[in-house]
Amino acid sequence: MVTSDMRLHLVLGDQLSHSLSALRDLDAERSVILMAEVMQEATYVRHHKKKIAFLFSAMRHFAEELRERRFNVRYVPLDDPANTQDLFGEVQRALSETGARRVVTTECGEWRLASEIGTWSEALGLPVAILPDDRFLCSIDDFRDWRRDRKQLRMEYFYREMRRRHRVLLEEGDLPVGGQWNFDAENRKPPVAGLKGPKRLSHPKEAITKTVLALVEDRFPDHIGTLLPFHFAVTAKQAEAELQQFIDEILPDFGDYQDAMVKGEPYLYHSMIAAYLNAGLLLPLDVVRRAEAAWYEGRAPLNAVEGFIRQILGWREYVRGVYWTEMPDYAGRNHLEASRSLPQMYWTGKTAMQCMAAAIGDTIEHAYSHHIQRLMVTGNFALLAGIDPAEVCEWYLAVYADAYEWVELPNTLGMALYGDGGIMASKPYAASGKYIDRMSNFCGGCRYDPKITTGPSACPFNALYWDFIDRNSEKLSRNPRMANMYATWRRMDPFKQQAIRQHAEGLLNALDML
Ligand code: DLZ
Ligand code: SF4
Repeated sequence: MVTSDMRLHLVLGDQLSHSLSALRDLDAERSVILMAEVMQEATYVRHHKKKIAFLFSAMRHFAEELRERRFNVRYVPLDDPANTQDLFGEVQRALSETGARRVVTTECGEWRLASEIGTWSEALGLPVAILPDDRFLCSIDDFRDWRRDRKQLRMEYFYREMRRRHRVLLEEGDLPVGGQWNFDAENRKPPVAGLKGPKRLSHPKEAITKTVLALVEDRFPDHIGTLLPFHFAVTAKQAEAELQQFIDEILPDFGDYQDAMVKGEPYLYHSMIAAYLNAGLLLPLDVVRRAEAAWYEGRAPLNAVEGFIRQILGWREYVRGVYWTEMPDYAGRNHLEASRSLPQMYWTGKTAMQCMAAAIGDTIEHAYSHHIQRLMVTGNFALLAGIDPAEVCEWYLAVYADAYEWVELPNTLGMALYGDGGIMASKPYAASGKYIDRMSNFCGGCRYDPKITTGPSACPFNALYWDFIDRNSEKLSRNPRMANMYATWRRMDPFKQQAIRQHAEGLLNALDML
């Protein structure tokens, strides 16, 4: 029955949680839930094929679950001939076909779309209620309050406050269990020979996923990435099974080998739940409580549990707070004035540098590479080579199944590229080949040598590292955390300095040949 108090509940592709604020006040008679697959969202950057398939399949499964709960769901597939291919068009069409007179939605994750949705009420001449996304553990207003009088933001202090606010790993008197807040110093072990992560779950592909895989192959043939094999969880239940496997079998080793990199081991002991958390299939507080319980029950050591919880309760919330309190101009920042184009190897994985080939190869194959490869290999290379942050950010946003701008932008522009001049990181995460050699087994099989700085077999990271230091001295040399690097550079023999500059220039002029 079409009545004038019908309302439309819009659920976006990364809002797949039954507890979503826009789904709280549902009325079986008067609510229509709208979900739409649209080219606008699938192509604002050219997302990895696996990312699109994961999201479309998860959206379709979520719609099925809502129908099983007897709600009225209007689901518009990408290949529906009437699909206008943008969200506003689909909201307009749904309003006119259902007779709904108001729209309810949950605040969206990206500035781009949030600012568009902000104009809808006026454009439609109808109320559009935008409810807070309380799946996050710190609201934007609370983050704004937290940062108000701080000259320097530090995640560590935010994280401690979140531990207290949500009473996580706390003893009496609000003190941290184990006597310290942060066990990061214990989480930096290099890989031992033969280090291998456990076999991960793969989920049976039923009709919905098979249809979506065919659709994505057909409609997005020129997007990056291999589509098959496809292992992603596409329901909350499947995501839950992966979380359970992580807590039971993997978390105990997560701490020690958090920063290790191993050829042929894209996952090692990482949780791989970011894509599920960011799409709403898992909820952060639930994940935190499950990890916390593993420590209390003696199933995982504190350095692992604390390190994992810090990522979710601390870092993830902090990054979102920085994004929403710094946008919109944050996206355009370029503190180091980096302007080179992104080398082709980022799209093809074709390079003799084994560390880059592995990180990019994992990315192309899985729409995933783990944190330290993103930061210290592909991110570090882009930082040292002075690649334009906007191009690097677009790449990260497109290629990772877990990437939405709220999480990708501060991590890439701020943390990896120092493009925000020190909000996300107190110094650039610049490192030479020595770091990669220590933390990985890539260099043994590489045509370059991490111990050599100039000449044809020198590891490109080495000369680029010193050249980066030299090139950016005006902006970085007064940073006390960079003092050692600058002292070493200044002490270096001027002939050696000159040879490094020359070698770096050759590399920078031929990035596509490496
Ligand atoms: C990422 C994505 C993709 C690929 N496709 C859709 C879609 O077709 N429909 C939709 O509602 N959402 C999609 N999304 C997720 C949105 O881009 C995401 O909700 C916004 O970027 C806000 O975070
Ligand atoms: Fe990477 Fe350099 Fe090691 Fe090669 S030698 S794998 S380029 S760090």
